[in-house]
Order: sequence, then structure tokens, then C-alpha cells
Amino acid sequence: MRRVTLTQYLIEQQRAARISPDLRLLIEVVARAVKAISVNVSKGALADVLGEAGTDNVQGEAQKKLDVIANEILLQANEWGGHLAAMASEEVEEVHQIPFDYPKGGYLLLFDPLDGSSNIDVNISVGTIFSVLSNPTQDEEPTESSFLQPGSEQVAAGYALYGPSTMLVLTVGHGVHGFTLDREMGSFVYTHPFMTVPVSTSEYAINGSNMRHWEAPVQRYISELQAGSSGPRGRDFNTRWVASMVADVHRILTRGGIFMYPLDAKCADKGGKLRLMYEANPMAMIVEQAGGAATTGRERILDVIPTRLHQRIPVILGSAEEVERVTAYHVDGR
Ligand code: AHM
Ligand code: MG
Repeated sequence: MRRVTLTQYLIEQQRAARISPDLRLLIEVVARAVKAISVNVSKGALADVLGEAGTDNVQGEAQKKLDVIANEILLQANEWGGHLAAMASEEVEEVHQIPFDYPKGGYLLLFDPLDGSSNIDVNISVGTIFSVLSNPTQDEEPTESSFLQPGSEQVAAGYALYGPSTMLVLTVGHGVHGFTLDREMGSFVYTHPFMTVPVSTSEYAINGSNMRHWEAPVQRYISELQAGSSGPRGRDFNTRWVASMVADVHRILTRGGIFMYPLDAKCADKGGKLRLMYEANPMAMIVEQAGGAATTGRERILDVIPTRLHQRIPVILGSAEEVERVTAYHVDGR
């Protein structure tokens, strides 16, 4: 069987005028960085990459060694290619400017270098999430406000899943496409064309230990699912919660489901748990491109006008029927 690689897929997208040469280069460079992160993740204890780094990030969270390694790999890989105006990382407080000795391009790259990092030390899947915007002020040095564009402005988004196999899942606004890393060849092979989220589902993902902290609409929705065939939904639902957003979203892209990290009393003062720019927006673009839906419970995630780079937000995404139902409960206020 003839194998199509990520490189070939991207060249074909460029020929079809769906991406610019610089965006193609950008995605190739991110994919190269993902391969390097994958090598580090898979070595685990053999390479002394597990455990705490002994530092806190901008969010005040303790960084793992692999958070720091993945962040460095992405920053260094993307600095010199000439395709970027600047970068922003979940792990870095300020905008990361391109060093003066390198040429600058027209794109802004945002990433969560290692998502789900509480899972690293227990050898469970983690991921990388990224988002690409155009630099609105083409000739000036980007500032935080250059990045504060709604998710609907993203020109590309994707994630890497470091699971039993390493996958890169990507959208440039023409469907969602998955590539599996062939470790022997060192290349990503196009294995999952046009991934879709089924409209209906009987599977949900939420951290149930927060139940007592949720708002009324989420309490109502989850109680109805848990009542199963004897409740108002008239059928049984199943729970899955990896606590790695990438793994939970990947499952939903594969067989459907709803993922929720709603507002709760514990994170209300921060606006939510997950980050708008590094997690919610790229995942919302991917899920919508795959035929699903993504809201905060009150509005479409991709319409939210960001006010801060490290802003947090409630996230409800996945199979459209279920997302619409939870959103309707929020609009109802109960
Ligand atoms: P991180 O970026 O610091 O790893 O945090 C984000 C992660 C998501 O991947 C996951 O859905 C969530 O946090 C899990 O949270 P919890 O530990 O509350 O279940
Ligand atoms: Mg994260």
C-alpha cells in the first residue's frame, strides 16, 4: 500500500492554496519538535525525565521536568525558521520574541507543550496542543494584544498524543486529519483522514470529584446521565476520564463523547480550569472541524474575545447533541 506522509499531505494542501508555504513550514517544524518530545516522553525513567523540575510556571503550578523539556524543544525548534513573528506558551509568562539574529514571519504560534502532565510519572498518555494565528500587526514586534484574537481566527490547530503510538492530529480549516508516527522511518504517516465526531453518544468525560462544586446546570445534566435507563434520558451512559485533555478529546474524535471541564466553585475566581488560548481554542477548532460542538456552557468557545494570554475558561465539547443540551441547561439557568 502506498503511504502518504505528513510532508506530502502538507505539500498537497499548499498546492490547493489551502495553506501558505510558511504555514506548511511551521507545521513541519512543530511536527519535528513533536518527534523530539515523543522520544523524551517514551524514554521515561531511562532518561531521567520524570518528576518535578523544582520550579513553578506562570499559573503557579509546579512544573514537571518534561514540561520544561517539551517547552524548550518547541521554542528552539521554531525560533530560526523565519515563519514566526512570536510564540506564546502555557509555561512562559511573557510573549516569546524571535531572537534578533533570525528572520521573522507572519504567524503567531501558541502551545501547551505537555498537556496532562500530572500523568507523566504514572506512564499514562500526555500530549502537546498548538494553535496558529496570523500576526495582525505585520511590521511591528508582537505584544500580548497581538495574540488576543478569538479562536475563529485560528488558521491551524492541532495536538500530538503520546500514547501507545504517537499521533499528530491537525486541522487547517478543511477537516481534521490524523497522522501516526512511524518510529523506524521517523515520519508521520497519514492514517486517519477526515476524522469525525458522531452527533450522538453515550459516553461522557468529567472529573466527578468536583460534583459538589459545579453549577446547577452541570449538576442536573450529569445526574440525568447517571440515572441511566431509569432516568429522564432512558438509556445508560458510560464515564471515561483520563485527566489528559488530549487523550480524552482523541477518544471523542475516534468514537464520540462529551468532554467537560465546567466552571466550579474551586476555579470560579480564575474563570475556569483550562486555558482559552492553549487548550480550549485549538481543541474547539478541531472538534468543530470534525462536526462536533464546543461551548463554555453559555457561548461558542471560538467566539470568545480573549482578554489575557493565560486566560482560563469553562470547556464543554464533543458530540453536538450533548453539547447543545448542556448549553441549553445553562441558558435555562438550571
Ligand atoms: P495541564 O495543562 O497543567 O496538564 O492541565 C490540564 C489538564 C487537562 O489535560 C485535563 O483535562 C485536566 O487538566 C485534568 O484536571 P484534573 O486533574 O482536575 O482532573
Ligand atoms: Mg494543559
